[in-house]
Amino acid sequence: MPRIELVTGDITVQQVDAIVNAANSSLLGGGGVDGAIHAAGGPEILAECRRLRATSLPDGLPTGQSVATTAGRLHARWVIHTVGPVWPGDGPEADARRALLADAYRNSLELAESLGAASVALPAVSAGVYGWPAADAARVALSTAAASPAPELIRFVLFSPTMHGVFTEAATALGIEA
Ligand code: AR6
Repeated sequence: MPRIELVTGDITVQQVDAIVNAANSSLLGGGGVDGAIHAAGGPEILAECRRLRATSLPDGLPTGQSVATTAGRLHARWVIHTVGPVWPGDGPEADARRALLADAYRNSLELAESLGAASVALPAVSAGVYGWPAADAARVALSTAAASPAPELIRFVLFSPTMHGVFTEAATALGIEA
């Protein structure tokens, strides 16, 4: 059973084996946590993303999928890039996209385990530019992590005390020790 931690802070300074990036399908960078990871990790990460686009992922990384690269100058060994769904607004589409958000977490955790990572740090995927409501994003993140057999340490790194509070409340409501 993994240990789930909730911390407030910057994901780029976490001392873990793998850091998950909330990327976009192009894998060629962006703002938010994606921009921060590329800026802190240096150009090696983008170079490897470009190689992936030129070889195995010519059409980009589909929503809900994950792929690993070097972590460049970061303390971590790997960056695991995933693509969360854009919030579609309340309505019938929300359930289908919610499943894709869970896929993004599940595939990232499975990839971390297959790489041999014992610890992984994750941001609140889709809860920024992609507009996912924070409480719902927290429920999906935490329930997916709690159902995952590995890695040993799953640390959600929340960028603001407000988001940390949202995750803490969701964990309590779901009966997840974090
Ligand atoms: N450490 C931890 N969390 C962070 C950091 C950081 N350094 N910086 C931002 N966050 P977002 P998305 C939080 O927008 O919604 C990019 O341009 C942020 O406050 O980074 O999945 C990509 O290229 C929020 O809670 O990702 C895509 O185009 C959470 O990380 C698009 O944004 C996610 O916000 C993806 O949008």
